[in-house]
Amino acid sequence: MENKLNQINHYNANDIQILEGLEAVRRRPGMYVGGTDIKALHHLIYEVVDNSIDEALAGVCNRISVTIHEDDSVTVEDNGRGIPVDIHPERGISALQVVMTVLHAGGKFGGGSYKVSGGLHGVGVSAVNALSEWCEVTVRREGKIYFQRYERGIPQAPVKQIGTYKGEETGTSTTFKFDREIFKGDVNYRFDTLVTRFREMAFVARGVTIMLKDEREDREMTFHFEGGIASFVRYLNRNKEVLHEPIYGEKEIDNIDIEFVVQYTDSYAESVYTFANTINTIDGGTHLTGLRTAVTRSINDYARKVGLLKDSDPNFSGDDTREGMTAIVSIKHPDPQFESQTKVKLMNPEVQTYVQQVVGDTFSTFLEENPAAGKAIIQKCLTSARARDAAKKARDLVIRKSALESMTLPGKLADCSERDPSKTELYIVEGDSAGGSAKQGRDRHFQAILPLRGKILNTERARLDKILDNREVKSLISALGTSVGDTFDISGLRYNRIIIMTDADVDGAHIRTLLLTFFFRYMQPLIEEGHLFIAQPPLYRISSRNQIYYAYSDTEKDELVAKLGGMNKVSISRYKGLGEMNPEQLWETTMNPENRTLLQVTIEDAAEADRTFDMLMGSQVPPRRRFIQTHAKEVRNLDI
Ligand code: 0RA
Repeated sequence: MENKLNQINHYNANDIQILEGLEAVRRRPGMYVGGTDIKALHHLIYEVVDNSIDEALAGVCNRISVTIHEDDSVTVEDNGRGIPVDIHPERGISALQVVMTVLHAGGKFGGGSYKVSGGLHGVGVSAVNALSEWCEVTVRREGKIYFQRYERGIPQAPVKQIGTYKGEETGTSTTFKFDREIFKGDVNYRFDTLVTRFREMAFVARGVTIMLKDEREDREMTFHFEGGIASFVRYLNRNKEVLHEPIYGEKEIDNIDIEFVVQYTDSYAESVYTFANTINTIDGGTHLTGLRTAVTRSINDYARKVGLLKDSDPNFSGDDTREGMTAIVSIKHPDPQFESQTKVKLMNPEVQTYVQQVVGDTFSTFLEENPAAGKAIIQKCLTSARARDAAKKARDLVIRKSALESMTLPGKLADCSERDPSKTELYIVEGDSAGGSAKQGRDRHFQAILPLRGKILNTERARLDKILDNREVKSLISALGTSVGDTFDISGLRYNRIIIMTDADVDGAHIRTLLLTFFFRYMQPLIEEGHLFIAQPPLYRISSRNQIYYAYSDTEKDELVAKLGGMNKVSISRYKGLGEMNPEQLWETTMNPENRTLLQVTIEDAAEADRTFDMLMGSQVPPRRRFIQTHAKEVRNLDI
């Protein structure tokens, strides 16, 4: 009797504290889950799953399932130890209730039995509970099944035993329905967003099975990767041409688990993922610095040793060794230090030393033992270094030139009279004759024309670093006014729209690819900020009864002919090039903002051009075959 009274007293005292805590979360969700938008909504699921992942990292859980139900509630179930349910000595209530209702109690509760802990914002499941219209937890522990229900964080009854079970399997099942009073508007979970996150988690927490089921649309996906991050790198490179097998290393130093994998491809991008206790540290940190330093150092040492870098050559820079590198570094630390609450950057200084040591040893040994791979990696770095060097020279030249000639614009540029760059357009036109038509046809108030001599670019067929040295490209750079590469500065941009206008034939496609590749590699922000376009000249000119019509595709032509041809004579001519159009026609069909269609170039378009460029310009592998193979591979979510 006395015992029971005691419990009630404690409960009341705690009650007030708990209510205040939960209320704080509901009043300022931003402080706890980063807001009330769709991103924060997904954080609710991650927060719960992170607790299950903690169990997996502790080696006591290998299965996690996440189910989105038709009413938008979500169940996260694991086969971990189960949240303890015994009475918490200080608070006099079930530990389960403490975990679910007291901020910061979650994973850390229980005397730091964890080696590591993920917990995204460290606030634990109680914040999720507070932001849920309702939440129910079922725990299986020591043969008994326990249950508690909450509404807007408030327990509806004490934790209750609701049954027993046979067998060994303990675990926790949490179902919550996010509160539409908090998450307003038409927000909901996105299957694909969750897929990406859980795939990543399954790679990093090797051997754990994560199941995702969406009952709203009857979709399901399961992730399990025995290969861990080595599988991750294969997955990331699935559509790329790899230069060697993944280089993998793992070591525990000073109670910190370090795991990394590196694989070079023939692409230009760097693709690096870093994790600390399975949290994707998108801003990197000391683990990333350690990895990069070690890779650059190992490559330089090896290149000198085998004579691919001569005494007179400078070392490869970090930028040189980064191009084409796909890498993952994942550490598990008992006491991770993050730059901020949102945990996107790892700060522990010792991690840099340890990662550098593990990566350096493994990478150097790999290069020694795999000379063919070593040579391929170094060739790749040499190409990157050369391109960077050429870009710098081109840039210096542009800068020097503009300093000397006080910003003289290239002679071939027909500039516009408008001086406000937000109102102007630059047409990059293939060939001098089309350039002539465009100059006459344009609205010279806001449209500028820069003719490029197609032949030069096309016949040169050189590497991009050569192309940067090309006279035509140099005039393009100075016309744009932004500089290139590292010193690119969008504030110098002299035109709001840059429009590539080429013939609709093979040569035109080549020049377009080349220009897109150039913009992709040296002026990326220009694409990202939506300044780059492709003009759409018509393919056919159709005349009937003294009227002229234009068709921009074969389908359009067929439709027009069918419509007009019923009663009249129709004559069709196919435009072979822009030069065949007179200035008025070019204006009407392709340049007049009232009539024209422009295709805006996305970064994906440009990246695609970049890949095509490599293929067209040729490398050692037969390009056609490579191109087809690359595009034939399928995405799979099994170990690849
Ligand atoms: C506190 C202590 C222990 C486990 C947990 C919490 C725990 C929390 C969650 C949340 C979702 N699934 C979970 N599984 C476990 C350690 C318990 C022990 O030592 O037996």
